[in-house]
Amino acid sequence: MSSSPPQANPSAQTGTSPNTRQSLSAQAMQWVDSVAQLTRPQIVHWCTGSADEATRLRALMIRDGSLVPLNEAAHPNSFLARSDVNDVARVEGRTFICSRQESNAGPSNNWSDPVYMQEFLGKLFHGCMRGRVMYVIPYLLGPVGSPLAQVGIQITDSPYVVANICLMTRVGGEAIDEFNRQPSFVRGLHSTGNLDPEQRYICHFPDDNLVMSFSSNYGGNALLAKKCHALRLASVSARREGWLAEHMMVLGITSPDGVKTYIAGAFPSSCGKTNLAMLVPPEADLRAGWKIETLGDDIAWLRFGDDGRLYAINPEAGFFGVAPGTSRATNPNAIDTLRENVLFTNVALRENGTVWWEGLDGEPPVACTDWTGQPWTPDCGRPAAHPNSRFTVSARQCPCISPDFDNPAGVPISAIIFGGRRSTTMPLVFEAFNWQHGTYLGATLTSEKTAAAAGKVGQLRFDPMAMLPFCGYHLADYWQHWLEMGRRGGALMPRIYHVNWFRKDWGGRFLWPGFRENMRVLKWIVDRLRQRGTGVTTPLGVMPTGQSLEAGSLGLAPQALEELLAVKPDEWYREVDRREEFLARFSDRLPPELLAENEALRQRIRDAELKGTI
Ligand code: OXD
Ligand code: MN
Repeated sequence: MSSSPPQANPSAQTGTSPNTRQSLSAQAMQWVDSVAQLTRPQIVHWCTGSADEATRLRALMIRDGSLVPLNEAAHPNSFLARSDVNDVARVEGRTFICSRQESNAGPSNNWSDPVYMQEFLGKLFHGCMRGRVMYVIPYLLGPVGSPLAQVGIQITDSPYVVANICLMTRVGGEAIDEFNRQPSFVRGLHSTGNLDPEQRYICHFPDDNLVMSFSSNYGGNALLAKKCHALRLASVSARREGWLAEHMMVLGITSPDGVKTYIAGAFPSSCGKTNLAMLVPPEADLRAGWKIETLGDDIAWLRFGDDGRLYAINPEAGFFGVAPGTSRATNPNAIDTLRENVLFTNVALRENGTVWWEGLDGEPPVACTDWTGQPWTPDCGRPAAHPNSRFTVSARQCPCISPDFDNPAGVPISAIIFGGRRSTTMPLVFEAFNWQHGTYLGATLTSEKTAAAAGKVGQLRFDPMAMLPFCGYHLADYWQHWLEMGRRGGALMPRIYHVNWFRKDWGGRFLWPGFRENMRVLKWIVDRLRQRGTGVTTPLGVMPTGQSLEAGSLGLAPQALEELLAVKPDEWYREVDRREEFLARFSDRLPPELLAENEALRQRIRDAELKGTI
């Protein structure tokens, strides 16, 4: 971190200036210089990602009150940040895809003309870093030397954003080395601005490899390497280059005979990707020799390997996880990951300097400080932690991190799971008949809205492949790309499954215990992949029996299993109609295969109803 005195010259440089600057291309240097000319910072600091730099940066934030050091014995080297109360989630309404042609953004994205938008944002960014430090962070997404890895430079005037990016990506020497091997890089320009929600813009320019984000410091809006680069821009290059950039966790599951199977899973934000990726199998499975390892909890990049299979890497280096609901009971690996070196955002602070959030083990504190910094008691009627409060932590601290985390080749994916929050209609699990049917399941994925994005929580919405807020181009073209990937991969493509952990009974209680018991579903999937699992063909796809889920030992309420696996004709006629209406929004570009799948489903439901099998 800089210790230089304030200077008027925006080109005053600190940090790794000499080495970093020399190692980066002239194009990168030119861009950084032009941003400094535009934003007029007092100092330009080139980030190294070193421990020393992190310490100085934190000291600065502690001094200005934006970071609270936690109890050193309980959480060594860990800190709490509180955001502005109006800056707590992604803002989809102010997120734009500024493709040259409006039609390429598609009906699911906000679009603005790129020339207009760059000019408009140029005015907001003009002089916005006056008196501030401009941090330049060259970062790497993906393991060093991976054919899937990409590089970028994020510029920001927020030390909080720097601290997050240094945990979430590979920064420093390894990133710089990779710059010299990569043909291009993504430019991400961010400024805190004045945090005015009316001036908040998160704009993507896919034709220019550029992101500009103004007036928010919230993760998904401000850590530009994450959703903006690794999903929105990467999805555009993935289509062009024949691979997939997906909102997916990836886990490896080892069965007692030592065979490892890798599974990717797309679930909308705040629907349990992190918990699933870090699942600890039930005791009996552990004793039998089952094991789960985590490759990633949020984003996967998948590319065909030389053997024709799909291989995945996790482009990220850390976890930006949802805190509420995380506990030793729901995710012990996450709790162990959070012991030290953690940056918490918007959680509650106990009097002893430890953190708390709703759903954490133990009794709520009798009094604490809530996420806004106000005194809190259990009866005050407000949550202590914000529902979208987060932890940022290096993935390397996770006790179950996969030994392949840094493997440049990635891991071969055998199955892809789609899942959402559905209190009705969707059964616990079923297997798609083939890739095209699976693509249709992904395209019509629906979930109840969560706190990860601004808006009404609980509302049902389509979230295709869990990519609704993250696909950087027209969703119909994206589905076409999935179908083409399937044609290319043929029989070697992963099998596709749909799961729903969230079905409720008439009294609003969850029917399925979830969490580590989800292992039963994963084991059934592994058995199916290895041609051993029993399956019953239903109109929706292939489902397990109670026996194949070993449900007898679960102690479910009477009829719960029946309800969990039920296909109710009335619900399904409604569902098929909803899907038809949704798909019609894309009619000008919709791959006809998807409408055909919807019709085929309607027909299968009719046939099954007539036969009395559902
Ligand atoms: C996230 C999100 O932060 O999906 O991962 O919102
Ligand atoms: Mn996510």
